[in-house]
Amino acid sequence: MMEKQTQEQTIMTTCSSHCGGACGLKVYVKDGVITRIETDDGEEPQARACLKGRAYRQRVYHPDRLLYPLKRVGERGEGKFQRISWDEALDTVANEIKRVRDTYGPEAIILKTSAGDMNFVHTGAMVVDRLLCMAGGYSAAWGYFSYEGGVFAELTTYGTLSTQGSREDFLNSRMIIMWGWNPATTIQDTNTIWRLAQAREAGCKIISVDPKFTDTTATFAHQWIPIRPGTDAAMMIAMAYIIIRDGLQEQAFLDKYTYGFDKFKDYVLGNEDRVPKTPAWAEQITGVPAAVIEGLAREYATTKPAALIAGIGPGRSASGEQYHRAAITLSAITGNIGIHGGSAAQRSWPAGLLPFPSMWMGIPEILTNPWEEKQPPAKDILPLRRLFPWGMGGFHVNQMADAILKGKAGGFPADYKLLYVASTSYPNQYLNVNKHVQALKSKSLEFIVMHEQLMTPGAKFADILLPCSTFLERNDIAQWTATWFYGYQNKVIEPLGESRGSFEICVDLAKRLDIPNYADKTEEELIREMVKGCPDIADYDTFKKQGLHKPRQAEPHVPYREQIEDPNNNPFPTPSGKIEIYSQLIAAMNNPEIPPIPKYIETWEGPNDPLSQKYPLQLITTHFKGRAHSQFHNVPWLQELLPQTVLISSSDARARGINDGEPVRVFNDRGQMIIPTKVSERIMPGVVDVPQGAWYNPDEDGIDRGGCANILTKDAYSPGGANCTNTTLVQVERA
Ligand SMILES: Nc1nc2c(c(=O)[nH]1)N[C@H]1C(S)=C(S)[C@@H](COP(=O)(O)OP(=O)(O)OC[C@H]3O[C@@H](n4cnc5c(=O)[nH]c(N)nc54)[C@H](O)[C@@H]3O)O[C@H]1N2
Ligand SMILES: Nc1nc2c(c(=O)[nH]1)N[C@H]1C(S)=C(S)[C@@H](COP(=O)(O)OP(=O)(O)OC[C@H]3O[C@@H](n4cnc5c(=O)[nH]c(N)nc54)[C@H](O)[C@@H]3O)O[C@H]1N2
Ligand code: SF4
Ligand SMILES: [Mo]
Repeated sequence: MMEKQTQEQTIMTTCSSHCGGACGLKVYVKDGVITRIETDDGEEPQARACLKGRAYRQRVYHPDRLLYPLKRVGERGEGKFQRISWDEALDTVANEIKRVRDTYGPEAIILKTSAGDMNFVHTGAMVVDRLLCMAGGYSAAWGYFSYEGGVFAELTTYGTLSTQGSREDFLNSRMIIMWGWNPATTIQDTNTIWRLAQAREAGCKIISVDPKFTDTTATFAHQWIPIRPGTDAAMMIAMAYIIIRDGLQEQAFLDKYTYGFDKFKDYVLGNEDRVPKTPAWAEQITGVPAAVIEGLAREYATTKPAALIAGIGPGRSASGEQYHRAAITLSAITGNIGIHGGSAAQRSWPAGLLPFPSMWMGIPEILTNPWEEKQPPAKDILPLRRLFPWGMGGFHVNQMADAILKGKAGGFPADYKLLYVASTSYPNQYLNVNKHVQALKSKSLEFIVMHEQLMTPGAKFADILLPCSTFLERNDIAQWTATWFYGYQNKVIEPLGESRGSFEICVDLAKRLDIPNYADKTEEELIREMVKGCPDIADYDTFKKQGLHKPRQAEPHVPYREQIEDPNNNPFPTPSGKIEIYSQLIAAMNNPEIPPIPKYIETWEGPNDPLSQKYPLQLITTHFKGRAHSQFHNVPWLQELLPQTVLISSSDARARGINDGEPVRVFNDRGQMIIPTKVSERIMPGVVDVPQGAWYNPDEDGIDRGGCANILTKDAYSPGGANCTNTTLVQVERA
């Protein structure tokens, strides 16, 4: 006789997968197994999930899931492991932490985390940071992956990081310029494109400036302006030229709220260096016809209010901070800051919705890293950067491989012996992967521990692998920067195998490291405490059951509205109290590579670099619809739908005898890969795109077959600290 089946149940939870979203998932479960996943179809506005969230079932049950703690038995990178018990794994990790700390000092420990798990309780970045801070400290890298050029621009120009408005405010814009911004793919907070659709229906003019004809451009834009990567500041400055020449600037706004416009004007008009920054000047640099630049400048200056949405892709470049500073300056010149329908042209924290109070609220210790506290800030780092969490330390994230390989002999503050990796896909996501692989193989690194869910390319290098659960296997809460709702992450199934959340792992490690006060609350108690600190949520149990709490929306949040409406009582926290087009903080840094006014600066590996003789194509490495960085890479449904290819223009393909779909070799001096092409008019000639995040998969000759963009990128950073993921020269040829 057949066994009686239990009924299929649905549980609401929230996906948060390092993609810029947080979306409702309706998960169907039968006999403890997920059978299918749908999304929020409740009251409007709905927090609807993308294709990745709906495909999560294949990620949870993937054969590469790590189910047990593992100890390496082969060479690093070989992927040979032996199953061990949690006790043995945790004893080994704790003993290694103690040994390295007591022998070499806490500075010999590098902790590298990121935002792979965007929750509040189990977030590796927070829980392991807390553990190692309490164990004596560690060395951290500085340099925010996504957006350090933007952080630099915000801190020097506005003095704060509160720059992001609510997406609902798009409905108040008459014009939106999407500058290197593709939310149909990158989400940029759940429902961003829904608001964009509404704005367009309401008659808003939408323009895209991007080397690629993106899905967002195809769907929403009235005009596409392709531009050479890394040259955006030149186009923006030429737009300022037209606005100033024609007297279209908002002079009253500039006089009242900004500092140093005249110095910028001198540069723009050529009084400073005898080079007027005309559209013809910019055309040579950007490839955008002068008439198009002039037309856009005039339209932007005369259509009010207008939102310049400066994406962060163009800022991940060798002179990224100039792009961000130029974007803020254009917004100021047109008087679009601090008003409905305008934009502060940046993307850091929103105000608006009250965030959940931090996890450790109510626990006496403040998170300080005893080692980092003692260190002088790294060379050239902006003193104000302490406002930004994590890492003021001895090396930039893009120097991490060099730091490990060279240590003190290479001028770094320490010799690094232990690498602790959590919630980041190291080295796949790190620029110049081949150098990071050398670092991982180096004998000077005596111990590597990783928290991971899957046998990723990096996991194969760990000495001890700690298997982690997914958010569907534990309770937590979720929220993203401009998310307009609160998400409860309900545990939907029991953890697979012996996998655990990072919080539980750290609680157990803390005991072994003799840290009695690591946590005095359970997972459930912590969540309750955080929810209690959030007056928007009246009832915990209803919140948990519904999975989503959607507070009634107030008026859309406009960054810097107080500063503009009542400047006397709300000065900007800059030296002048104003928006600093001429930044006194930058002037004080006295670094010739970072001028105090925004300028176009030609960089290495641009179209005029002599290296372009050998490697004539500019590579961009965009964020991919089928992945959140490296996550979801191995999900079969998504691989079938969205294969990894190099996108190349029809004319560049023709010149090389390459047909659509054929495998090609993409290479430079740092590495090479063989992947299929996508030949299309959707990218401008001279530029190719290898979307970032595909898994590094070297063959026996060291040629990557996985399409990992970071085989090609350079482990350098801009003078303001930006990751240069979009500044790389390559060649493409038939494989
Ligand atoms: N699906 C998906 N969504 C994601 C992510 C993901 O991996 N997958 N990652 C999330 C994270 S952490 C981040 S930081 C954000 C990143 O979000 P973004 O940085 O905005 O994403 P990108 O795709 O790198 O770049 C956006 C656009 O900039 C264009 N671009 C690149 N270089 C230049 C340039 O020099 N000039 C101009 N004008 N345009 C340029 C690209 O063609 C692309 O269309 O996305 C988040 N959302
Ligand atoms: N070439 C190039 N490189 C880039 C970029 C680019 O545009 N171009 N973008 C950069 C940017 S903006 C970013 S933010 C970074 C992102 O870089 P990462 O944050 O390193 O990328 P993810 O792929 O999100 O890696 C997260 C890892 O955490 C694991 N993970 C997921 N959930 C959990 C969990 O609950 N617990 C634990 N323990 N682990 C979990 C995943 O399996 C995955 O291996 O990449 C950067 N690298
Ligand atoms: S992957 Fe991101 S956008 Fe997609 S459902 Fe999850 S949180 Fe939402
Ligand atoms: Mo990012």
